[in-house]
Formats: sequence, C-alpha cells, structure tokens
Amino acid sequence: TPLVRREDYTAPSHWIRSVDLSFDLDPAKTLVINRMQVEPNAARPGEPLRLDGEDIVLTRVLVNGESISFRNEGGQLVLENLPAEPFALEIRNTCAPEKNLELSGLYTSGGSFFTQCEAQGFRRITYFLDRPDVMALFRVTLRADARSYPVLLSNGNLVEQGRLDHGRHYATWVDPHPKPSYLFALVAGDLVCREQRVRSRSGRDHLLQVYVRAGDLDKTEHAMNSLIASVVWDEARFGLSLDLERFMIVAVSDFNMGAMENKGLNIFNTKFVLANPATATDVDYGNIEAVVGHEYFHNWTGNRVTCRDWFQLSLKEGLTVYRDQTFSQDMAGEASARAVKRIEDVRQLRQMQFPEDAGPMAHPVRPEQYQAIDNFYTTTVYEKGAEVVRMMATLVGEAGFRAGMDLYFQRHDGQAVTCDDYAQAIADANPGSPLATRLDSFKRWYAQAGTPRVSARGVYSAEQGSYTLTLSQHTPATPGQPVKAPFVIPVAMGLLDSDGRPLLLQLDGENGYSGTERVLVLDQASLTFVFTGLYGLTSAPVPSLLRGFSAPVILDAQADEAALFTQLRHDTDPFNRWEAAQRLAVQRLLSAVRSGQPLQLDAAWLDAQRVVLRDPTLDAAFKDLVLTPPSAGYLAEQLAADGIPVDPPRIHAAREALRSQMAQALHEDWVWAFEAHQDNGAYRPDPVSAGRRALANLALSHLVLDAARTGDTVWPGKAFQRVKDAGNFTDRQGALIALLHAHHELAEPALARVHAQFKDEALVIDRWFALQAGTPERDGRVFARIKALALHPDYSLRNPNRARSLLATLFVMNPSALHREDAAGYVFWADKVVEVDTFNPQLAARLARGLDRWRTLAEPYRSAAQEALIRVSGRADLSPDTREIVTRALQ
Ligand code: HT7
Ligand code: ZN
Repeated sequence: TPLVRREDYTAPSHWIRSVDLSFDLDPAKTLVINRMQVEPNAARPGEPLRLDGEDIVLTRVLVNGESISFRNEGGQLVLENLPAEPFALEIRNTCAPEKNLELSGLYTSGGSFFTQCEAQGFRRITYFLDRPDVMALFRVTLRADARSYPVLLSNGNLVEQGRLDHGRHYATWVDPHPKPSYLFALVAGDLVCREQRVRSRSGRDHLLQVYVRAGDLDKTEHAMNSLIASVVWDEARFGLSLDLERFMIVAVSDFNMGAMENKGLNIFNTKFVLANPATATDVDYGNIEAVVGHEYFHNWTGNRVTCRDWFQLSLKEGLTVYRDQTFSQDMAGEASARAVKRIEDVRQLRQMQFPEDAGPMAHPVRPEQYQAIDNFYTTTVYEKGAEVVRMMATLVGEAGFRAGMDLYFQRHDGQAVTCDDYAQAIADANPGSPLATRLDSFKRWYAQAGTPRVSARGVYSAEQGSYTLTLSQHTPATPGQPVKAPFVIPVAMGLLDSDGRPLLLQLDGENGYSGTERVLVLDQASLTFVFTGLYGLTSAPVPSLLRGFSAPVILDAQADEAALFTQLRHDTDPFNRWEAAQRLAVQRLLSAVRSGQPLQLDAAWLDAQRVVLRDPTLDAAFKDLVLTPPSAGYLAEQLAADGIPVDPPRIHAAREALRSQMAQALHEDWVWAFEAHQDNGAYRPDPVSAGRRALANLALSHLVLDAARTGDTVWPGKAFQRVKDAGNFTDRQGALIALLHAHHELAEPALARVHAQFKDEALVIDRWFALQAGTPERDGRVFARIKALALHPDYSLRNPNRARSLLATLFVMNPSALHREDAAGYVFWADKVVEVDTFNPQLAARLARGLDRWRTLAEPYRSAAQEALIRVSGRADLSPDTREIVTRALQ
C-alpha cells in the first residue's frame, strides 16, 4: 500500500455541492442510487474526477442523464472529459451489508443496519470524493421492509415517510448543514427510544432521542441525562448551541471504536450508552458521561468546523478530548473531585501515550504520513492532542482561551481547516500572551514526536536568601526524527517551606509577589529562574513543579525522600500530592526490580500510606488513587527510559510483594476503611459515592489477600456473599476481583454465579471474560484459563467488544500473563492477530499493537516476541492495517 504524505495535500479537482442518496435496504444486496451535483474546482480546470470506491459493485454512471465511459484505476473510478460547468452525476451501485465484517461502511448487527464512515467507510457505500474537505448537502431516502426495520434514521430532519408496496416503507431525511461524507449515517432496524424535549438558552426547542433494542430501554437514563448535561454545558461554557431540531444517539453492539459523531445521528458502542446499577460499574457511568459529551461536543469541534485532511485529525480529536475532560471535571463539582479526574486522565496518558511516544509507532500529534489512516486514531492524536490544547489554555488563561475559541468559530465555521488555523486563532485572540509571542516554537508540539524529559535542579543560597531553579529539556529521538528542537513547556509551580506551607513567589528583578503559584515557560534547552523574596528565603524550599501536570513531559526533579514525604503530606496541589506518592512507590518497586532482591517495605512509607488512608480531610476517591500502586506497564516504561531491559515477571513479583505487605501492615486500617465506606441508600453514580465504593473495594481486596497468610475465612466469605447479594455491579465486581486477585478458591463459584445471573447481558459477559483475563498471573494458571476461555461457547472474535474482552485485556493490561519463558503468550498473540485480520483488519491492527514494546524486553522474552512478529509479518495475505503495525514494530 502506498504511503500517504501530509505534504502532498492538494485541493480536490471538483466539489460535490449536494447529494441525493436512495437506499433499497436488503442485508444480502442493497441498492444505492447516488445523485450528485458536481462543480469543477476553478483552480484545477480540466482534471479528471477520481471517485473513491471499495468493495462495492458499480451498475451505472450518468453525467447529466447520459451514460459516459469510465475506467477503474487503483481502486478509483476515473471519469474524464467532464463538463466545465456544474453537472449532475448519477451513480448506481450495490453492496452486501451482511457480509461486511469489517464494520466499516454499511453493515448489519443484530438484524439491523448501521453505518460507520469515518475515516474512509463512505467509499464502501457508494462512489464519492471521500475526503473531509468536500462538504455537501445530503438528502437521504431509505426503503426497507416495514416489519423487520420499523425505524429508519439518517442525519438531519425527517421530511417525509410512508408506505410502499410489498410490506415496505420509506423515510426521507434532509440535513440542513453541509458535511463531509465521513459524517453521513443511516440506521434501520427494530429499535425503541427514550426521548426528551429540551429548550436551549437561545430559546430553540430540540428533540433528544436515545435508540436501543427493546430490552435495553431501562438502561438509557444515564446516557440521556449525560446528553442533556452536554447540551447545557456547551452553551454555558463555550456559547455553542445545538444547531439541529433533532439529535439522536443509537446504540449498536458490533462497533470497532467507542462511538461516532455523525451529524445529528451519533452511533455508539452499547458499552458507552447502556447502564443500570445492576449491570454497569461506576467507571462505566463515568465513561458514558465522557463519551456522550465527547460525541456531542464534536458537533462544533469536528462537524461545524472540520478537518481539511486526515493529518489534521487532532484538530477535532485533541480539542474534543480536551472539551470532554473539562466537561467531566465540571460535572464532578468540587476542586478535589476535579483533581481526581485530572489524576485519572494523566494516569491514562502515561500508561498508554507515553509508551506509544517511546516506541515504534511514535508519531507527531499531526502525523506526516500513514499507510492506513485507521491506525492513526491513537492516544497521541487524542490524549496528547488534548494536552496540547490544555497547554494553550494554560498559556492564555481561561478567558483568553474562550476568546480564542470564539475567534476560531468566527473565522472557520463551515470550513475544513488545519491545526495551524486553530493555533493561529487562539494566539490572535491573545496578542502579547506567552503563546502568541512563541507561536512558531509552540507548534513544535504538533510536529515533533516523543515525550520531552525535563530536569529540574534547585540550589538554595542561605547567604542570598535565594533559590535558583534550572529547568532543562531534552527529547529522545523517535523514528524518522533524530534531532528535536526545544518545546515550549508551561511549568505551573509553587514552593513549599519545610513544613509544607506555600511560599509567596517573587523572581529576581520583579518588584512584588505574584501569589503562591505561577507558570514558568521553559522555551529553551535550559533556563534558570532565581526566586527571592522581600526578605529573602530563610530555608531551602521544597519545589512543587508541573502542578496539575501542566505539560505532557517526564519530570526528573531528583527530589529526595524527605521532600516527597513533605509533598505527600502538605502540597496544596492535589496532583503533586498524588505524584509524590507515586514516586515514593516507584522508587521502592524499581529498586527491588533492579537489585533482584525481594521488596521489603519500610515503616516510614507504610505510615505515610496509613496517614493518607485515615485522613478525614481527604476524599475517598483521592485515597484510592494514592493507595493504588503504579501499574506494571508504567514501571516497565520507567526501566525502559533508563535503558534497563524489562523483565516482566520480576516487576510482577515486586508488585505482588508490595500488595501483600500493604495488606498485612495496614490490616486494621483496611478493616476500618471497608466498614467506614459502606453506603446503604440507593445507588448513585456521583464521584463522591463512587470514590467511597472504590476505596471500600480496594480495602476488601487487601483483606481477602491477607486471608491467604492468616488462614482467615471471614473476609473471603464476606466477599463471596457480596458477589451474591451486592446491590450494584460496582460492588459485585469489586468482590469478585478481590477473590480473583487473591486466587482464592471461592473465585470459581463466584464466577459461575455471575455468569449464570447475567448470561443474557452481553456487556456483563464481556466484563466476565475481561476480569479473568486481567487477573495477575500465578504459576501460569491465568494464561491457561485465558486459552480455555477463548474456546468458551460465549466467546467470539466477530464481536469487537467480546474479542477485546480477552485479547486486549491480555495483550495490553496483563503483562504478567502475556510474557512467558515458553513464548506461549506471543504464539497466542500471533495466532489471534492473524485470525482476526482475515475479517476485521482495524481490530486486528489494534490488537497487534500489544507487542509494540518488544524491544525493551529482557531475554528470552525479547527474541521470542520478535519471532512472533516476524511470523505475522511473513504472512503474504496480511491487511495493510496490520502490515503497517508489524512492519513498523520490526523496523
Ligand atoms: N471520531 C470517531 C472515530 C471513529 C472511528 C475511526 C476509525 C474507525 C472506526 C471509528 N469509529 C469511530 C470517534 C471519536 O473520536 O469520537
Ligand atoms: Zn472524537
């Protein structure tokens, strides 16, 4: 497959101004009639029109009603000698939705029809200029059997519907907004909906609908509430109103990603719509709110203003992730709950994006080239892209950011634009700001891959009463980018005295204090800042740097233990309080891993954990984050960054030792924590209640773990009882995890009960597989179970959620089970990637990424993983998607 390069962008030869689509829906053979109004691009006169098409059968082409000759070239339909004036182009073709297992284009799921067009699925429906800078007005008529498909939906407004012969019916939809083809959608099926009318601030009435299968209506309340909250929030926070009379969400169980922001007709993976207390966890509730918000916010950031080309994907994705993260923070409420959400987002970024940026798939937020665009829906484009937007907001302030967004919409509403256009608007609305004065160098965040390392060195001078802080940056080479220029890094910071009190900040040369927190801008390889004070600093301060994780960098602050303990106890920035706890845990775990000696936790560290756990002023959710040890993947990356080969079983052993010593040393505290965090009222998914449940479940898992040492049967018994009678799925799952992670004998009957009780709830059964696949390994038993589960009658690779429940969990989340001396984990990886690749390349390519970091492994893992990659890449019939991943991994 040819490489597509950003620098090769050219405007289209023609514009498609409007399109009238008609579908005769049939699972085996759907007929599509596509009537377009085409206008030659005056800037490119006389050029042939090359229409994209894939896996469809062409039956007719008419230009202004006359047939015309055409040829097929490299998968495109080429039309030459076309009129120089606007003309009508009619295409007829067929496609086979029930054979479409790639889930891109028009496909069937559970007996209904759905579409997925981003990024390049529309060409699998009909011939088109399937690129985001071609925006057309769509009119869509659907015809289908009325009994099997009573609901017929497409984008925009329903303008006509009625009966047809032979038990068929039809509906015509008109979308008033021009849009690129990737935002087209249709749905036809036997669905029911929850609906609600809302009036927006601007006084317009809207109909909101959530469509699901008949049995799922009782699981739509939270999605509807999240949608209403999103509408209200975007008006209040950004002045952005809903521009449609009707806004629909439809849930589908076969879906490659999370959800899709089709104009007025969002299509969602059921996982991000359906929830009731009996089947969904607190995390699911949070994810639904975030994803409903995300797709809704795309209506402005993505749909009204869209991307010129797919290299600009982060223009809509990074910005919309930033918006959904801010929305979830605002919904969480108080400062402490906002901080918890920020910590969770940063943890996710470090766990997923940092490894990507350090591995073979490292690419800039705005990539330069791709083979399969679907491979670039990455955590770099999404989550790092959101960090780039966040840094801009930090550099211009909240009001400045709002002014920048206003200017962006004023300039670009209705256009297909670039990341440069976005940054320019934010800067232009804030002349003189630290962003505007450094815009060119700031934009390196779009162009350069890799995570910068920032080192901070502080020197206190008692004589001068000053503290000199030197910040330096260095970014390691990434594939194709050996040398990096300095980034513009906003470093939010404060200084604490040795008792943890915040100090007033004043830089040498300034004539007053600037409060206790400020943003330093590191825009050179190295910069020095000298802090003084009216009367000088009387003792060496403890620096609190990169507050709130103000930039996506790895900070090496060389903080000593005493400073970290001070920060853990007193830092006024909750993020850095948590960060100090993480560093203290990482240091202990890694020194055991490096030395090969068994981990032995010290009293000071255990006491600090206890103090946090018992602190009446801290939220339960925050305690849960502090007391949860860093993941094995995060620890592995720390070693890899220092060039130390990663031995996964060693990391696993250190983490297990830490867990069991925490279980033993804090036993009484865990008992207290469990009992003090029981809520008996009705289930509510708010952050405070969710935090209490998280902490109680963390406590329970330590108590069940400790039972193995003491021979106690009471706590395992309590856990089993909770699996049987918990009032919500969060607590049922927490108890099941406690038994599973302790490898307790009651885990088996607990699993059997959950399966029997929820056998008809697909999302719970996904979870049932995932919990087993995510259990920390012991004596090879977890891996053996995973292999057996792959043959379970409920398991299937065809449904992406079910496929991922075992495979993504093993490949991405459970290094302890994947990496084995006998290489069986890698053999299993290769077999499954190859198998899935035969029918769903997008899914296979994502699973294939599980071995991205093979080069960091110690022997014998490294060579065995390499062998598995070579075996997969040796397959001649591999899809371009999977080939791109394994080729890059081996380069
Ligand atoms: N914008 C959506 C992307 C998406 C997608 C991309 C490739 C293949 C399948 C897909 N389904 C959805 C999701 C989002 O960011 O909102
Ligand atoms: Zn998105």
